[in-house]
Amino acid sequence: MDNEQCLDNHSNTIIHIDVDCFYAQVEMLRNPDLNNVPMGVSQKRFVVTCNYIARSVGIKKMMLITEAKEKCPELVLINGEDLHDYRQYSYKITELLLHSFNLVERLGLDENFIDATSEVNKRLQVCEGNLDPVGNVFGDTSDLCDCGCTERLKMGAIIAQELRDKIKSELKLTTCAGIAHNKLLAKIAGSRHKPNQQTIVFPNSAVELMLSLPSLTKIPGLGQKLCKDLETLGITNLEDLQNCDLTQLSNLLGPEKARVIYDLSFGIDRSVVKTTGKPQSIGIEDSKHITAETEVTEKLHELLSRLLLLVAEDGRIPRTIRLTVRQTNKTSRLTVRESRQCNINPSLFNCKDISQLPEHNINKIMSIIMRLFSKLVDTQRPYHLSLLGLAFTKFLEKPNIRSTLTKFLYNNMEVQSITDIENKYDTGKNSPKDSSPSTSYFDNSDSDIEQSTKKSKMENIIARRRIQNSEDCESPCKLKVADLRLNSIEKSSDENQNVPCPPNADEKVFRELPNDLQLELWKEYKKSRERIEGESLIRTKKSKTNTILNYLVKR
Ligand code: TTP
Ligand code: MG
Repeated sequence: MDNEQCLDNHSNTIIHIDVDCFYAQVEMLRNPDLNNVPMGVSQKRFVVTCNYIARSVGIKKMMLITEAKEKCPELVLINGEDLHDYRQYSYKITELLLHSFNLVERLGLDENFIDATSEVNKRLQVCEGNLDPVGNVFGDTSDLCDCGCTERLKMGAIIAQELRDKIKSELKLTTCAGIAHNKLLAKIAGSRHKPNQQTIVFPNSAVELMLSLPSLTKIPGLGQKLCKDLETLGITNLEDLQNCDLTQLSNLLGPEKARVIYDLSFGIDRSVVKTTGKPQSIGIEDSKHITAETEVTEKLHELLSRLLLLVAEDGRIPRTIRLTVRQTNKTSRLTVRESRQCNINPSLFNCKDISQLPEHNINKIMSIIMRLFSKLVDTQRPYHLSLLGLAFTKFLEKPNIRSTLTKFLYNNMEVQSITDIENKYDTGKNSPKDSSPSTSYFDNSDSDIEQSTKKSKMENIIARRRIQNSEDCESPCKLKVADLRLNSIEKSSDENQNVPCPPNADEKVFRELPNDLQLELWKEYKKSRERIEGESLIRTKKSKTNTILNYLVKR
């Protein structure tokens, strides 16, 4: 069945994987001495998580440090405010899962849903005999459904075990898994037996599993606020929700939301596993109290440096920068959180390692940030900030011009279209104020704020080709081409003329390309010819598909 139609007819097999005491495990990997002592990870005044030794003496997630220390004076606390290593592990886990499955959805840092439906069906086609359930089974198994879901979920459990073993052997992390025919049940099932275990829930036990939840807030997706709203209808527990008047619920929440929540109470969840992909924004915030401009620049500079590290790890090039401030009005005591963003010239990140940007580029980015700041905060009057945040959004994939340009042109990568960027473009109506704050970062040049969204010649060529050939569904989107231009090599005046067209390339298209790209193609052609001549080897199939030259070769 299609992933889009995740109906509650038990066709799908979903696996939910959650890392055991995630931050604590990462800390224990860093320092194995912590393996055999009660330890917790702290952030501000809280123990955000702790290992299972600490849990055995009553320490709980999100316990106040004071309370935890009272309960267990020998508790070792590690500061976990720097999320860097946790993030690294988090992405490694998702990446590992993506090696085996296309449909992997991240939830927070340590949870992933996997839609294993097609793999399960494939394996079952060649599987003979009954399968034994691997791991725990929730509920009664005497009256199982005969639609085929029993065998599918058992196969799902075999796959879950394989994935958990792989995470353990490659990343040294233990995990829990839940296996069910939908995401809701898989997530709840996984939490039944912890740590380092897995649990299947068959559809006949769905309602029992839901009723085993201690409160409404434990239903994934129902926050405190929604539960408070439900209380106004007298719905305070799961049975209340199952027996509620759907019309009243619809009046309160709207018909769609009401139906979703009502169904959840019976273990019915039609949501599908969506591949998360890379994050749409990478941001960082600090909730320090600030009242002076020097502190603002200092803090933003610090945030920018930390943010560049994260962006460097991500590997993409940001297109937009967003500044967030939270300020309190002294008189009204009202706290307002506001953001402003603008496009940023990607060439500012033209550096092998974004975390090592030259000072000059950093200063340019800072000047853009300070300009955004002056739009958000009236710097001529006293102000009181309680939070500053920076984020990069709308990323471009960083092309490796030698080997992945074709891929870059063809792949349907997750990049924002220029149209989207235009809509949020932030230099039109809201031009910067004339009065510049007294900061060295502040200059009035707009050169690094990207102005032009006009179609490039190349974009037009591609667009034309696209229209001409309706089958050309692989044509690159505008932005990919624009990026291609930005990242292609600088041209010299000599190189502008008469770049030979490689044989077999479509000369008409070749001639319409920018010179720098023509030159790159020619160089690549020459290189590959030299290689063939020198080594008298025939090009491998792989290198053939990877060359940019092939993009232009007539088909
Ligand atoms: P969880 O998966 O909820 O907790 P956990 O992995 O530590 O423990 P468990 O074995 O029960 O799965 O959260 C993942 C990480 O997120 C956790 O290690 C610490 C962090 N975290 C917070 O920062 N704030 C929170 O409120 C919670 C619950 C967790
Ligand atoms: Mg966890």
